[in-house]
Amino acid sequence: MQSGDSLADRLREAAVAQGLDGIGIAPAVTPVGYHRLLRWLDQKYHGEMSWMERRRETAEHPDSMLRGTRSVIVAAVNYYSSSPDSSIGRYSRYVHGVEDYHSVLKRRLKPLADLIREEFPHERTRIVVDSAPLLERDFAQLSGLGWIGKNTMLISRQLGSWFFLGAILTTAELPADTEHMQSFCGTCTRCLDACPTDAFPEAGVLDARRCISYLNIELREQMIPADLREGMGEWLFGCDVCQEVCPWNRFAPDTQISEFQPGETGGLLDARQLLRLTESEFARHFRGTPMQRSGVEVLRRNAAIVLGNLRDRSAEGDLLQALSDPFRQVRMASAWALCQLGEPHCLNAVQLAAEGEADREVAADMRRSLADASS
Ligand code: B12
Ligand code: SF4
Ligand code: SF4
Repeated sequence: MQSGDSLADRLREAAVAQGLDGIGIAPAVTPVGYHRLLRWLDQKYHGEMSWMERRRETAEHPDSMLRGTRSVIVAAVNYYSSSPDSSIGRYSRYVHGVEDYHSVLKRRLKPLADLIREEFPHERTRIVVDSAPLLERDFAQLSGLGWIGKNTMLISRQLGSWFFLGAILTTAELPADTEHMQSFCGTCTRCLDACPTDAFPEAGVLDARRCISYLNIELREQMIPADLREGMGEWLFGCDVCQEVCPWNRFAPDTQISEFQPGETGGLLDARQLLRLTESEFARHFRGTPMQRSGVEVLRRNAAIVLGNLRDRSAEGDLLQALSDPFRQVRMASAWALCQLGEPHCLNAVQLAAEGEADREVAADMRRSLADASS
């Protein structure tokens, strides 16, 4: 049997072989950020992400995910790619690749988990990426991978912040790395100043209800609040502004992971193509990507908002047609976008659509868009 120390060395070697950009080992404890999470939930900053409420109890200790957890191995995996974005509208860099990061990270973390069980056959392991109630950034900081910046991202001096986190929980006791105690944000406030929707009530705290990444990915049942639509700018899916302005990302290296590199066809539909997307095209095009979870209605709604923000006159015909779309959020978003175009015949078409609209909420939203356009 190996000692904990030499196993830690072998885990690092395996991490390099798997293309991981760094790993750190943290003890299984109640993270200091747990009390911040409770305050965050009390403030309702999670919005419609009701699943976050369940983290009140489960995020307190990794034991809730694997009984008897003693160590947490956290991995950072760079996804940055300097590949071009879509020609109309923008996608967050984390979806530029060809495969969903959850499956990629799980696959690449498995050999490390196997290694632990080989060395300690009586111990257990569990791989978690994103969806488990582990406060990943807190454990990443505890394991020495970096610090939590004012934009709430985990930042590493070597990698910047364009990386995913994944973790292996284990009942084996491994020697912990030193916590990253120091913040290197200094007096900088670029991320706080640049956020288009003013989503940071204070440094290090994000009101998700205002974050574009929440509005265009997580907010699925509800329409995007009218006062935040303009701030969404060109973002079709996710938002990278608070990372793009961060000086620690100036020298970010391109990812070495082939699954995070763009496919041969580029694959990123522009906003006009997205607005016209049918359900079968959606199923074919987005299978296995992080966008699959959002569904076709949300993507088409986002496309209409972006076309409105870009005042894209070439999309007028598609937007007019979408006023009678089967999806209610697409009807509301298209009406709003046509009001941004501001052409009299567009406003007339929205007026007629509102009069003929059977869904009261949709009709009211259309009328509000018209009123805003004429004020
Ligand atoms: C819910 C969620 C979101 C929500 C809410 C984000 C948020 N900031 O809370 C939304 C949908 C908005 C979102 C957006 C994004 N997300 Co997200 N998200 C998560 C998820 C599932 C949970 C995060 C959470 O618990 N939030 C609740 C708050 C309270 O926790 P927190 O932000 O982690 O905050 C801690 C610290 O900020 C700290 N803290 C709070 N106040 C203060 C004050 C000071 C002074 C200090 C030092 C610390 C501190 O304590 C908090 C509690 O531990 C995690 C995965 C996971 N299981 O952790 C991914 C995760 C955080 N997301 C990730 C990514 C990549 C993104 C996006 C970049 C995607 C995109 N481009 O669109 C954006 C970035 C937006 C941003 N600036 O955070 C990565 C981040 C990797 C990294 N390098 O940090 C994660 C870890 C997923 C992963 N497995 O890789 N996300
Ligand atoms: S991801 Fe965009 S909207 Fe969200 S906090 Fe960062 S800059 Fe603001
Ligand atoms: S932009 Fe500045 S304040 Fe914001 S996370 Fe980066 S270094 Fe910190």
